Amino acid sequence: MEQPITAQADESALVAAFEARIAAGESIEPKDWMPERYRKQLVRMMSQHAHSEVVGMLPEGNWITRAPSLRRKMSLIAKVQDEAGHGLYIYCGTETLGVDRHELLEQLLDGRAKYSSIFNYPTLSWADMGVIGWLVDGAAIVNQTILAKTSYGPYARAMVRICKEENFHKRQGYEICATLANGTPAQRAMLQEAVDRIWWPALMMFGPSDTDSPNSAELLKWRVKRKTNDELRQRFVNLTVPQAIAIGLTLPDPDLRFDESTGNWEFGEIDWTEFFQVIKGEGPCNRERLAARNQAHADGAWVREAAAAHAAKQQRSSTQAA
Ligand code: BYC
Repeated sequence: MEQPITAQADESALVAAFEARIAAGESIEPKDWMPERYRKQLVRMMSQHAHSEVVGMLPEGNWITRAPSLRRKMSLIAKVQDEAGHGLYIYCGTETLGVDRHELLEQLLDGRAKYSSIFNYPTLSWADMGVIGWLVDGAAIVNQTILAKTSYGPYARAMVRICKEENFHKRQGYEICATLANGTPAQRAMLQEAVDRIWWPALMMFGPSDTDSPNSAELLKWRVKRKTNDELRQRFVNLTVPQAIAIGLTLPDPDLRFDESTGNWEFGEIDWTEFFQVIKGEGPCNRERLAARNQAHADGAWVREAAAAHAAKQQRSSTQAA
């Protein structure tokens, strides 16, 4: 339905005032006026992010029982629990935009929602726990450090805390890698094999190239994103190549070379066909991850029922006391 002319004028004035606030570097808070598109874009991006944290627990959760020492087991458990916490912060942040997290969870469980492509790959050896911490959490930090300055206040604040925890995750991952790199020939081979498998999917975490990123223009205009997908990917490569060299690893890219003139590590072409297949639901583990998530949700039904019964009991006793 077309809006009457006065309503359109009012809306344009509101959008202009909103964009002026963003240009002045102000934070947008839940009760502030915002364009419906801004709200929708944030719900899309934040819910995908929350889902990624929750599904991201699965590949590493698979290795908790097989950690090689008590110390490794404790830090892996802590990391996986942290990811659950990150999911919760971001679901809470999404609720400030007027959506119910149950609705978002349903979209995840029935396969309608997206989550990060990286979690649709298998974790085949203990070395994957090191490489995920180093590369996957490392990529997440590059993305999320910039998101800590996003224009939506609750999302930005959640990112500050999450980045601190991700830093610990990255360090524990890199430490596993450094230990394996200094280990036996078999340990070094296991590590290199994991790097060869995970390197390209880690680069895909930053999303399609800028020329194929339909959401970027709007998100950059409203400072939800502060850097493009390709800019962040390049930053990640520049930070990571020296870390690989430091522990004697090679990266599986014959085109990787340092360009003195730009100060960038140039890298080869990403397999975008593979990326789009994975985000369409046809990656190596998409079905397995969704089945595991649905199973975990079903197994947790009694906890939700008990919590609801407890809350109802508390409510009854406080009503009676009043
Ligand atoms: N995987 O227009 P584009 C973690 C989708 S969890 C899947 O560039 P945008 C961790 C995209 O959604 C880290 N889908 O999108 C947890 C869009 O589809 P729709 C998760 C992807 O939003 C546990 C379409 O492709 N981090 O670190 O401008 C253990 C076109 O893309 C992906 C976040 O979620 C992908 N990789 O930019 C360890 C960060 N890339 O919705 C670690 C927050 C793109 O139009 N999100 N798509 O159907 C972002 O920063 C941005 O949303 C993205 C994509 C850079 C990911």
